[in-house]
Amino acid sequence: MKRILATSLLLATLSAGTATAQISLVNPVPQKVTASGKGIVAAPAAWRVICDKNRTGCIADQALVKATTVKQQPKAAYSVTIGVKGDKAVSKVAKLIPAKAEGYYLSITDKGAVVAGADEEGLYYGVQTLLASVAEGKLECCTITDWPDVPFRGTVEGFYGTPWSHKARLSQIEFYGRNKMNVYIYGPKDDPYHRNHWRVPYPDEEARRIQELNEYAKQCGVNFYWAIHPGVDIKWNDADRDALMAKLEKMYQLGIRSFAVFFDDIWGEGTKADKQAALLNYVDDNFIKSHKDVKPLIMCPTEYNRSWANDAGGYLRTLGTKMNKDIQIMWTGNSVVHCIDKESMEWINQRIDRKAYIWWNFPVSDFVRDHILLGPAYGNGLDIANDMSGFVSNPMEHAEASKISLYGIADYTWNMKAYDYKADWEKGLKAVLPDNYEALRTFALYNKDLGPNGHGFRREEGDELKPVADAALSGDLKGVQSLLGKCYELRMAVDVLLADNSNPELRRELRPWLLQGKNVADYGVAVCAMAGNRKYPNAFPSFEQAYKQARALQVQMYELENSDVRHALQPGIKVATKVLLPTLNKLFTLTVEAYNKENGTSFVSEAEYNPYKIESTVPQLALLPVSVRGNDVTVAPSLEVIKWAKGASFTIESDRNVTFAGMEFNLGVPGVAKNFKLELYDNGVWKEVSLLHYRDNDPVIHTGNELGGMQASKLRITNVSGADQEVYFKNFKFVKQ
Ligand code: LOG
Repeated sequence: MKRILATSLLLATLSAGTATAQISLVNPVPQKVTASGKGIVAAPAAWRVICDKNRTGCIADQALVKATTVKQQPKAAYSVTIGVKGDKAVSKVAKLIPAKAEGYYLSITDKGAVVAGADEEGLYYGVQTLLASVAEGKLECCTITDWPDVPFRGTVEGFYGTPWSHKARLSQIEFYGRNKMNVYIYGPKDDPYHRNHWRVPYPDEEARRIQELNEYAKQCGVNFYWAIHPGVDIKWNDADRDALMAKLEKMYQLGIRSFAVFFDDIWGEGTKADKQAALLNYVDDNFIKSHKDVKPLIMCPTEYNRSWANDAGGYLRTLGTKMNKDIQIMWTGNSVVHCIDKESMEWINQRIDRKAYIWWNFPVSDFVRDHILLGPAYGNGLDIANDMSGFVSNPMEHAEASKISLYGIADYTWNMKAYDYKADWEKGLKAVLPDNYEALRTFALYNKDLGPNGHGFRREEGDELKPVADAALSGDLKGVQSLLGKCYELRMAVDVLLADNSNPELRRELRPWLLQGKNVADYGVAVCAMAGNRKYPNAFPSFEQAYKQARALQVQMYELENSDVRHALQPGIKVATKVLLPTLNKLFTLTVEAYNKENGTSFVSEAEYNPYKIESTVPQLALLPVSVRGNDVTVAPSLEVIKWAKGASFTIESDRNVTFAGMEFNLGVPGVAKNFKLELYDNGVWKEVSLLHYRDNDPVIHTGNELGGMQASKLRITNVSGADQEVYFKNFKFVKQ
């Protein structure tokens, strides 16, 4: 004990003035921090916990037991007193506890700490703050009063594609607890027991896993919401109502105490507001309220964003007036993927007559699977905390990588006014990969934007690079050198991350983009050498050598994009698409053109290589990426309902003639083949190819036998039904010979 005190005094003297505040390690940024006492001192090697008897074993106490930074020892000099308002242990500070749900008061001195929660959750969060602040072996003497701005904060696993693994979910839940998020809504679109087979109970093994997630969530102060998605084929009759109730009851028996019902991305019968409201009122009255320990029901409406809301149709107002007020209604903003501001909150809240529960579609990447989104979470209003009942993020299927922006969402929803997304991003990167934070930061700089996409949602990327890019493109050799430096930096970061063993799961997720990042960096080095050679031939490889390498890397980038390095369903691998790669491509073209002009040569100056292009008068299809695996050419699926206007068409063009072996596509609706016409373009003429379904109830559309062996450079599909069609675009593929 003596030794600990001696060290702490020594450190206190040494660190004065130079030490960084320990509270800066805490996420989210606390509401109020007051420095006090001795400033920064050494953290104790061990501490003892003092609390009322009935508090022993609460989640906050368990968090202290599990902590690895400081051990618990019954005789340690340093005391940590924990309690909830009303507990004897914290009676002295009772008045200082904020009267806010999940709030806490925390005092840290060199002798001991007191953590007093407004409730058990608040106590748990106070302990998280204490644990984060001692993470680097020091202790900052201060008092903190803290509470969340938004009552429900967290994520909705609500994306299409490969659902998170069990392990990834456990790791997410732990991360949420640590960063004071209290909601995890389980609703992966591709879990059959959530959506397509919603009536069917989980098999034992899956049920056991859900149970384990739920139990673990409780320990981390997280509410595990289980969501069901019955709208695809629900009938508004007693049988289906009972099937829904039975499934919910089954989940209750597994231990689930928080529920959600989703009606997004459907059409037809399931979309009726009055029916949805009646069903959910029934569930609310006969299930949610009849169990005293269940959280308020959450629903995701069909018109879940303003651009899809048909105000005259009155869908939202019907929910607003008819649906029980304690049912929370989700909302993605002015469109499917959009930042949220005051005006948009007011618009929706008026209609649903309650505070909307925000479903923020970021960093979800299921509609741009060729990108990985490692940028900060920014763009939402800082003045809307009181306008919402909850705020959850829909993340990427890449769970670890999503933590960078989720760290920011935790911070934003807890303490909105203080949210500084740039500072938060730096902290988040450190939290996700402390050992190789600089490398992750460098790589993340080139993986923020989504590229052109059907939702029109873009992110800042590469602004810091623009002066360098402009200088390089204007022919300034210093600019070229700086650009070269950036490429080396990227290359180094990629190599470090490819060998990082501190977070293998993150490395696995990032791998396709890391390998592409390496190509981009190498390409940059080659292009800068080409440009450098024009001014200082002796300092760089010959123009021809560098040119050959740059061309080879263009091909490698394309080949990697179509290789098995990709994750399932990933159409390509895009890195640095906003500023760096376009700059390198421009520099390549300018340099080759200048060289050709001077030397009378005819080196190819075109930088981008992709043999397939899409054109479409259906806007939702126009930006879908085309990719190749062997002889299969596929168009990435779209996830939403496609409004395919009458006469509108969809064309794929190849830069050369293709010999067809087969083709099929799936618009998600049985029997629609007759509404569409397929034509192939060869030698200046369009030739029709028949379309058919093999079975009446099968949505897959096949082509007639005449397709085999046909040659064409374009194929076109047109809505010839004479009416607008609502379909999906689930998959599309043709096979070359
Ligand atoms: C889906 C969601 C998907 C997201 C982004 C909602 C409410 N539903 O367009 O599952 O991950 O957009 O693609 C959605 O956002 N549909």
